[in-house]
Amino acid sequence: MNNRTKIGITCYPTVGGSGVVATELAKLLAEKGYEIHFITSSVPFRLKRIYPNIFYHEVEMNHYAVFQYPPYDLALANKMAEVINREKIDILHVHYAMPHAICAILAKQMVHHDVKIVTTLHGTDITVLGVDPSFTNMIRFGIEHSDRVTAVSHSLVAQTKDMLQMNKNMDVVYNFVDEREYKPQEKTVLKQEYGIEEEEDVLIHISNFRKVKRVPDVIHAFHRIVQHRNAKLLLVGDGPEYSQVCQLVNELGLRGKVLFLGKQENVSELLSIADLKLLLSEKESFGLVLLEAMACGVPCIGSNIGGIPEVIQDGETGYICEPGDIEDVAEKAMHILSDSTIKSKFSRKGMERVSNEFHSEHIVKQYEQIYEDLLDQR
Ligand code: GMT
Repeated sequence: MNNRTKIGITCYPTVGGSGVVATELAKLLAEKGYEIHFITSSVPFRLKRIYPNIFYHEVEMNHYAVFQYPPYDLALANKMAEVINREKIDILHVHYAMPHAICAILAKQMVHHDVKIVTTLHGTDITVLGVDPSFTNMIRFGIEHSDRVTAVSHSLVAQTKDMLQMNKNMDVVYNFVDEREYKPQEKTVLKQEYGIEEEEDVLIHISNFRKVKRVPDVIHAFHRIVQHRNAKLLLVGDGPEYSQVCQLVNELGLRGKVLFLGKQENVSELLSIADLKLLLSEKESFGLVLLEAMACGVPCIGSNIGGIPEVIQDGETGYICEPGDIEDVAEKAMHILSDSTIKSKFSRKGMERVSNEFHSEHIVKQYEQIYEDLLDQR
């Protein structure tokens, strides 16, 4: 494929797995010689350094008093059209149907250049917004009028087809991590710095503390675990349920055992001191944080919903539990923590799985093939 192919990318640029995946993809494509144009409300947070072939076009908003609600989506569509025309964008790859795919379709109608639209579904636009009747038609429209649609798990494809009653072809392209960053790292210093004893178990939960993440279940499971084991729980992230979780930790007498770390940048370093990762969500189309953990050699326990069973292999790289079954989570956690043979087997198999099934090279190639197929149609 012509390495000067120009890819426009729109995503939510602030914290969140979809923005991470979109930005990591952009970086790897740029390293392969593609020209990347971000069209977003701010610079994606993972774009930490300057790449000569990654450009950023900010969606600017004018706050006219006459608008009760500033029309961000229209400003985005307008910016997309402007960038497509000026830069002669070949592919506009949008992450999330709502509103990005709809904006892309509008932009395409405004330009005089044959741009192709690829939409990647990440989950919440289907599992949360898709069930809101005021959005369903709009989301279906965005998906139907995209030139190609990808989703991050088989489960998400099935849910999308089912919820939106549609039969559009969707490719599953799994998420990936940058293996250069997500790998086991030197453990000792950080553990000491947090005042964690060498023999203590370290459990970790990373999320945006939304209700769907069921963080209280993580606390209740940990409460059961510390009755039997010397352990600490690292809570990484921030969000709407944060205060409620703090209160629960106090009520259960777990202060001092639970470390609230807030939002963190070098997650791979934190993961490297962890013995077990818990993700007990009630909705999760993929669970990128699980992949990050597995890449760092951390066994995982996740709930039996959405794409989680496509990431964790039950009994091989961790365990799968029914959502809300705290007793089972605690039992399985103690099984892993108390048996070093199981723990290292899960750790090794997890790393192998990331490398065999979710390797960035393999995943980026799948996106490149989609772009190539579309450009061949022009
Ligand atoms: O989980 C969130 O609340 C954030 C959301 C996002 O926009 O990043 O995550 C979704 O996309 C991630 C990347 O594909 C997936 O790993 C998450 O599972 C998915 N979240 C949900 O489905 C709830």
